Amino acid sequence: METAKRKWWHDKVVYQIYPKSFYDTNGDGIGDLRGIIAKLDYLKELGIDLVWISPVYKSPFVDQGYDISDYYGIAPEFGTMEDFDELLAEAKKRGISIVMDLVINHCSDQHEWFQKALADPEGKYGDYFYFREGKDGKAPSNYRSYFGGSCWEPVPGTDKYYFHAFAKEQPDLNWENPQMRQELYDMINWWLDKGLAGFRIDAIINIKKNVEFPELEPDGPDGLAGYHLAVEQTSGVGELLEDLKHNTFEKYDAFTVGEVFNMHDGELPEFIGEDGHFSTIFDFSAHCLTEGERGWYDAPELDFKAWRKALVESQLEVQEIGFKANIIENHDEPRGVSRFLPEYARNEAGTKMLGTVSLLLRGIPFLYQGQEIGMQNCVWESPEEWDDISTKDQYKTARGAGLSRDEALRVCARMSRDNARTPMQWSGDSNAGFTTGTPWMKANPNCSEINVESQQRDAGSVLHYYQKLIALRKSEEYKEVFTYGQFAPAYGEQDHVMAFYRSMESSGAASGEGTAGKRILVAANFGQDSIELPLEYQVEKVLISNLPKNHAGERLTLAGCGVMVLECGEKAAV
Ligand code: TEU
Ligand code: CA
Repeated sequence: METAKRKWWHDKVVYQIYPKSFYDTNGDGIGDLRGIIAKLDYLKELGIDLVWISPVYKSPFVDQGYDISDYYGIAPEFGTMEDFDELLAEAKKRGISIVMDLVINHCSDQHEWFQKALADPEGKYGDYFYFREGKDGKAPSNYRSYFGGSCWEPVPGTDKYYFHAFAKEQPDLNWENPQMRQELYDMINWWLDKGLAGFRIDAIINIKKNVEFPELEPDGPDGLAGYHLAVEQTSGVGELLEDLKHNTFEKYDAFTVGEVFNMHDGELPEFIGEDGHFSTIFDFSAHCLTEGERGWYDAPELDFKAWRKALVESQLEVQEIGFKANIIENHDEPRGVSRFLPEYARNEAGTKMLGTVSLLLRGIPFLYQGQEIGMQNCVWESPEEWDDISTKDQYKTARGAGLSRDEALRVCARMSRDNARTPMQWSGDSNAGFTTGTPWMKANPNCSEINVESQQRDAGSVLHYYQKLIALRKSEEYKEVFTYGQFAPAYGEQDHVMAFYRSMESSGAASGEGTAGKRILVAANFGQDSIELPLEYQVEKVLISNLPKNHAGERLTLAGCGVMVLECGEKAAV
């Protein structure tokens, strides 16, 4: 893999913005495009190359913009197309490129296509969606949508239903229809012509349907089967993804990151190999460990060893094939600090440790807004505080399974998507400095302790640490090894240690050109107590360390929640 063809995006660091919660410039309580423009210098200073912005298209916001009613329009809540063009231009001035969210498995029920389809299901637009007749007065099949309830919604006044994998306001587009596909491709190319660097591609595995919609074995008391089970049994998505790529991204050398769950075994090369469907896909292997029986409200506790194993196995597999996009959190997930760190580690040291591991793995690092200051899950006082459609569904499911109001509140609070959607914490002021008005979603009360303003003043802060970490990853000297260096796990027999080498063979040494070989050790102690480890190699240099008590000499001493990144020299004498 080290010698494989190099792509322009291999060494980039990406930052995800959830625009509604990022920064509000006009006091309406909703983040906006001008808010992103205002913070570009902040992102530049952090070291960001690419910014992925969650959907900003026109939308009724049933699922926070993942229900698009006009693919060519900017939601007025966020601003105008002029604002968007200005954002592109201002970002470019700072060497930052923009990646948009591409939501093409479904659109909004308010989209013109769907409105026309409803008016005339037999007409041209009817075939842009999946309309089917019911069976024996019931839905065409027993699938449960991702947000709860049937995947089939009856069309009033007819014997027909339409299909939706997510909310009923998000009808699925019929990818078997070439005319529909062409309309999407034209739209994608129109955006790429504006100068986007690429797209993050939403829920894309769902586009391929078994159009017979066979009945499945129920997996819950509602008699329905989760739609992901149908996805797992469906093949042929690859052909559609190749068609998409050839007609759009490929012509622009665009960067594409797929949101892919439920891939079949052995398909990774087709997805992200040299000529794969996408540049990269997210590595969700650690996130999938907390899937529950009935969704995510009943998520099991995270086990450190299982987490380590999942990451290590994923890294070992992917390095023979391509690059994955590494995240600890995104807009659908609780905060990484609250999820992947034990309670005693949810502090500055632990936060830096988790960030170091995530950013120095092999792959494309993605940061989610607020991660760089160590934002944490919110304290939720009542289910009424939640806005998210999925959280509301899981709360209902939990109550239905017999949990009391308080129990259901507690379990859903742990995994709610709204943990990631509270306003970005710019300062300790009221509403976290996010808005001068009333925020659409409450700010996390801990903004008085965790915020950008105070961390900018403190040289030892999480924010400054992230800046240093990104600068290290991108430095002339170490860029090569952190981008292309092999991953090898280390100290796997130690109970609380997550450690790995990144190493690069020297190349072209004979001709006097090429690069010198390098070996880096990243070692993190997720335990509470200090540990001492033998060192396999002599220590050339400490590249970064999160605690003064960490020490690397003859042996490696890591304080509880300590992490060190070391450049290795010759093999140590034993
Ligand atoms: O998510 C797709 C998805 O399958 C999971 O995120 C999951 O179903 C969800 O988190 C359940 O809680 C994407 C977007 O990231 C998400 O925000 C959208 O709601 C969804 O697609 C529909 O567009
Ligand atoms: Ca606003």
